[in-house]
Amino acid sequence: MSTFDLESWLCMRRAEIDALLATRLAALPPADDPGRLVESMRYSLLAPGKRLRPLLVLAAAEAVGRDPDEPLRLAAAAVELVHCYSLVHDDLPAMDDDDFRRGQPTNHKVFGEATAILAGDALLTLAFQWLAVAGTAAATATGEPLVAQRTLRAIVALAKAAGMSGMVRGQARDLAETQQQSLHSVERLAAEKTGALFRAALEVGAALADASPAQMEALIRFGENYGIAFQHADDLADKEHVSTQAEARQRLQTLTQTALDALSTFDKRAEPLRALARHLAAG
Ligand code: GRG
Repeated sequence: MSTFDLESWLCMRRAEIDALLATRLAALPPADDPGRLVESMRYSLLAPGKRLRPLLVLAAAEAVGRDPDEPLRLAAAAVELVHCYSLVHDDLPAMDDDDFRRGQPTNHKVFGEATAILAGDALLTLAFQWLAVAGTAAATATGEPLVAQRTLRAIVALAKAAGMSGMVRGQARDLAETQQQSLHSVERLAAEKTGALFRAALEVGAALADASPAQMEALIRFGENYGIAFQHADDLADKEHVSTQAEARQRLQTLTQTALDALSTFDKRAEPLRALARHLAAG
């Protein structure tokens, strides 16, 4: 029986990520903030989110025995930036046209559409800056020659997840598909819109923590299954896709088990990942 305390772990890691986000974005020049761009970025980024994707970056690194340090936390924060951009753009009138996000009015409701678009663009590009800076800092600190190669892998993983084969593709599919969906098409969409970034979170953490090829493959498998399971859990909570709810409930359990099975060769340092998966399946 595991004695791992998920609540304490979440509390500690979330506090680290929140502190980094607040200080790094404050470090940008708010005194000269044309169009309230930085203010609107901070408004969405520092609103209370669960920070699940950056937590998964850190948990993946821990699973392969790397204690999260500042470069890893910065890489984790970069994944949160991509997530936050997608929320800001997804809420726009041309997309989902939502009024509330993270317990407050959506970005465009407060700052206007043009600023919300620019804030999203700036969050997305800043993510790649932070990831590259994280790699540079790690290379300087350790002097390891392969850090640059591992950082490039992380950058490619994040770019793929964000772009035309991941989230943007999923969003385009979502906007194009208006009919009642089968479970298969619900999961294909979830893999692109949601799963791609979860997969990337695991890959970024694993790459920067120098995972072996076998560990990398296992962690990616965890991320893919966890990501689709997360979307089922979210849809079930929101009572989405009513006609396939019973199947979705079953799939949530199966996908979570597949994610847990992917970690079978990992030791107790993968407990944060295991606990996150079990927590998701418990609802
Ligand atoms: C490229 C514009 C664009 C969008 C990509 C990911 C996405 C598609 C849109 C985001 C909106 C959305 C509702 C996606 C489904 C995934 C999901 C449930 C997001 C919310 O994630 P949480 O619950 O949010 O982790 P917090 O606020 O806790 O971070």
